[in-house]
Amino acid sequence: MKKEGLDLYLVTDVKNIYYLTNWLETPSASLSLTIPLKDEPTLLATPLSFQAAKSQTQYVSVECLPLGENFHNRLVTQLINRHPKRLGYDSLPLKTYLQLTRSIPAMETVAAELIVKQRRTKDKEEIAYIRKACEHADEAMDAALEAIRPGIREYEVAAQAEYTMRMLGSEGPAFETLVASGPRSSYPHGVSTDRKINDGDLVTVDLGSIWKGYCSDITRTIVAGTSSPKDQRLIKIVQSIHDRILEMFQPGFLASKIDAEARRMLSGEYRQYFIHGLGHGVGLEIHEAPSLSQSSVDVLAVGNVVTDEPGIYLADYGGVRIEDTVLITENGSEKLTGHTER
Ligand SMILES: [Mn+2]
Repeated sequence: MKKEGLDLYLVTDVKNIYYLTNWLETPSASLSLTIPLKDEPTLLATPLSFQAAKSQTQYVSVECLPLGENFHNRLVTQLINRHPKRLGYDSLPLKTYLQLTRSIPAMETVAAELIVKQRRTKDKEEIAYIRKACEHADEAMDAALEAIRPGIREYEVAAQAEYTMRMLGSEGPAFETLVASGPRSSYPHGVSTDRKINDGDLVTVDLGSIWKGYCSDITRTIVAGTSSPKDQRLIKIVQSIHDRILEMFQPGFLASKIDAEARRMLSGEYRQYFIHGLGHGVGLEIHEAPSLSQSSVDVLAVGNVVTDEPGIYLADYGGVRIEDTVLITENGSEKLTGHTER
């Protein structure tokens, strides 16, 4: 805050609030943490979450917004009492932003991603949480792959995966479990539909679990029933890029160079069908910094957790993606998913 010249920092992102206070709330429009440069931070919560916040937070005083009182008015009063000259914030709903700047016109406001920056480097405790989420994901993936056979529907495969992770203690899926079969596997993002899987279909399963708020991310593509030489080749190509890139992961490496290397390896016919970045950071959010893409300026560092996920997507035909969650270590990297494969 000092470096950015801020005398007050306003946090409204629930993940950032959890990171700072150890209290995780479901997204709420009426939740804020104000951190003065000197003095104690204040968490403002609704009666719905006040008790939980009070018992679970550390390092902050918790104030309750009484029923019927307007959140924005209270926040404005809180800020005026602190009379900040320069207010930093992580992310604000437009409505909140307008209300604050109109009510306190003399106050300078600055978007400052102080916490997101800190969140890039995971400490021991965070790594342990991600490891656990990766264990859930591995077991869930095994269950999904075992369930895949001609005749089963995509959502049934997704249900098996999610049931498995929940029974292991997962707090839930890190994102909507993707089971995309046949031509649908050419959609890198999507959902699981009621489509019946056919013999010879490429099937992509992309899933993740949450543990203590932290996410995991894994993708596998297999063929249901009989596989064609073309599909076997596609899977082989993507697997070899995935494996080669994993070897490149080490602290000090420019993320954009790793993405470029993956694209270089896909030279020729398939390069144009690799339609997303090679990977992304994983933590409290399923997608966070650092980013492994062509335009990224990020450099890998010890304690980063990132994905390695090359893919090929052929419209109206099918797609292949293979993904693991990986920890950047002093000696290179450690794969956190993919440990239960036979
Ligand atoms: Mn991913």
